[in-house]
Amino acid sequence: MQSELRNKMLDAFTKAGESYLSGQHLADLIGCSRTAVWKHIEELRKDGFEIEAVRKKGYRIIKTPKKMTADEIRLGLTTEFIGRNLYYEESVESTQRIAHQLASENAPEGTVILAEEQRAGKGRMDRKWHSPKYTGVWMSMILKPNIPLTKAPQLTLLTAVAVAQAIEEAAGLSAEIKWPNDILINGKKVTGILTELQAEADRIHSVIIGIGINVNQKQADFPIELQEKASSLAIEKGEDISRAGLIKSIFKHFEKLYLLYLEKGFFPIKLLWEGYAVSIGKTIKARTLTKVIEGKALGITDEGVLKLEDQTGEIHHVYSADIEL
Ligand code: BT5
Repeated sequence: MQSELRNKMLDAFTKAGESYLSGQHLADLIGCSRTAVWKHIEELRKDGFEIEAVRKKGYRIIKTPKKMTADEIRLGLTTEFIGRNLYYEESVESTQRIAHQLASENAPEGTVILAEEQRAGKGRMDRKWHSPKYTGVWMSMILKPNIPLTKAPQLTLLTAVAVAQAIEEAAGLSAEIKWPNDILINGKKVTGILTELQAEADRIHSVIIGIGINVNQKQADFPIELQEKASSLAIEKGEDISRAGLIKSIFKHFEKLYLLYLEKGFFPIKLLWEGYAVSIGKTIKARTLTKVIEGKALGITDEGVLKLEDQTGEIHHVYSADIEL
């Protein structure tokens, strides 16, 4: 949309205040066709405006975009290195992709890439991650831990604890962790974590941790296939949550846990993780790449691997899977 037309339209809405503006009236004011008006309205909606359309009355803006600024995140940030080097983008394919690029260009540890919208947000195994504009936290973090390759999945569990703590602090909601990478509230998924590596032989170059949090979506904002299983913090809380506040809280909790992990290993993280775990002690189904194992979740090992006891009493060690509760 040309900015001049958009400005004219916004001016018209400003003048109209609480009243409706008909398509024809808008078209006359702006000097374009009614179809063009409709197209511009759709553009505004895409950018986060909530516009009510009532037959025979016209349009009315009921909410402006809940845009966030990088300044809002920096102000009050208490971390030493997490989030200090911050990239804030309006719209990207995936923050993971940018993080990979920056990591290979030697971006410092703690670099974070945040986006208001992802056009091709991704989950594990090339699944899609729904990342609509101005409503969530879609970010990727670059880490350079000096740990063996096999320990990288522990960072997914550590991240889940940090996010659960931040959700408690910033939104006052109690979250549960579903091994390995989901955070649930009232049984619905509000967060997914994606851990990817840049490594050679047995040396980690960078770990890229992607975090997707549904913050201010309304139930109707989720596509049909997610309606039953996904939720947002705002839905659970009954009010909107400050995304900048949540992000700062994640940075703070993450840095604290990460430094503890580098110093003392996974054990203290495991104890915290257990406090949030939803599946332990329950009968679950674990879908791995090659098979489905049903059994009782006994807990995780000191390495972060899931222990599952099947009906015959055999104990399986599950490194990566989708869990059905
Ligand atoms: C995940 O994968 O849960 C990891 C999601 C990571 C997303 C972040 S956002 C920032 C960074 N940049 C990216 O491109 N990605 C990361 P997985 O366990 O495979 O779950 C994927 C499944 O969750 C999908 O197949 C859907 O069923 C469901 N899903 C998709 N979008 C969702 C959403 N917004 N909320 C809840 N569930 C969703």
